[in-house]
Amino acid sequence: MAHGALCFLCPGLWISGEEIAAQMGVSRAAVWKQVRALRASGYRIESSPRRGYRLLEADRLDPERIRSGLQTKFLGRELHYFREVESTNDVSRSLAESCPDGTVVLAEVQTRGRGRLARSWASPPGGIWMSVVLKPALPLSRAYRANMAVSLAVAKALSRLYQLRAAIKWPNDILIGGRKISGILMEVRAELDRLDYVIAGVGLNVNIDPSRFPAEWNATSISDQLGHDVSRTELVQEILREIEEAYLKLGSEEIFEEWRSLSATTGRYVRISSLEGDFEGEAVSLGEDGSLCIKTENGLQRVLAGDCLHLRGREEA
Ligand code: BT5
Repeated sequence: MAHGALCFLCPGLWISGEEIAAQMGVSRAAVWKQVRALRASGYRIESSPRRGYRLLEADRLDPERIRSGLQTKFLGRELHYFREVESTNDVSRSLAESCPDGTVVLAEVQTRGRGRLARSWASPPGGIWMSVVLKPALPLSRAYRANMAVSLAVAKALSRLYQLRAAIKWPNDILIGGRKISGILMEVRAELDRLDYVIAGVGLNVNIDPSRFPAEWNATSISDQLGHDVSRTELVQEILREIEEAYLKLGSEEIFEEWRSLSATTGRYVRISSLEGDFEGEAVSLGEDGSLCIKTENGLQRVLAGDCLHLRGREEA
């Protein structure tokens, strides 16, 4: 309800408070309260006593423009765009059984964005909150390959479009200068060892001021790095192109090598919490199965999945 007025705000066009109030059947004061709530959650809304309200979205994600400039064969050809959803991964799950391989779900805002292990993911306006449904011909035991391909694709898009040096923190965060710009949430459905589908959820801070996030997240965004906003439409197109390129060679050695070469984790001292236990030590290598190998006091330890905290770099230790 707090976002009800949003339905009447059209990017770039003025609409009077009176008209919104009449359409919603509420008072003008109630409209003003909603506009305040929308501003607090990151929407840029201009107001003028004579003309009313205008949504300032210099860069609204435009699904038609995304489709028309898409340089992919199949990825994103079916694209579902929403102004607001709880989570694009959840929407994707409801479509996944029957939708084509490479279907994309994209939202301007998520109200219940999810991270791994039931953590939440902040998804205000200005980011890319997107899920891709993939149906690779791989056994479940190789599903981690899709994770590699998507992380790699996001990192490559940032470097190709903006010359940003993105690195991949194991298992699937994208960092710039040690700060988190993107997180990836993979969800898999399989029967026995047969993979039905993978949902790759990509959260990327684009035109967002990271000072709105708690400092301990150590977050950054593209606009924070470059000092200006960028076109999210162009960026979505480029990420989808890179995902398709990586997806088409999913089983190849090349994907693993490229993913490994962008690692921000190897060579660092890390603290891992995982099902295999908690360890501290030097991250020495990555395995083709997506695992991380850590040199601990008690010898080498390999972990397939878990949380990783970067401690000091090797040279500083
Ligand atoms: C992730 O989880 O990094 C995966 C995030 C995936 C989000 C996408 S958006 C589209 C799709 N739909 C969804 O509902 N999710 C996916 P994790 O490694 O658990 O990191 C979560 C932690 O990152 C939080 O506990 C915060 O500390 C931090 N965090 C939350 N929002 C952030 C943001 N926007 N930018 C940087 N850090 C954030």
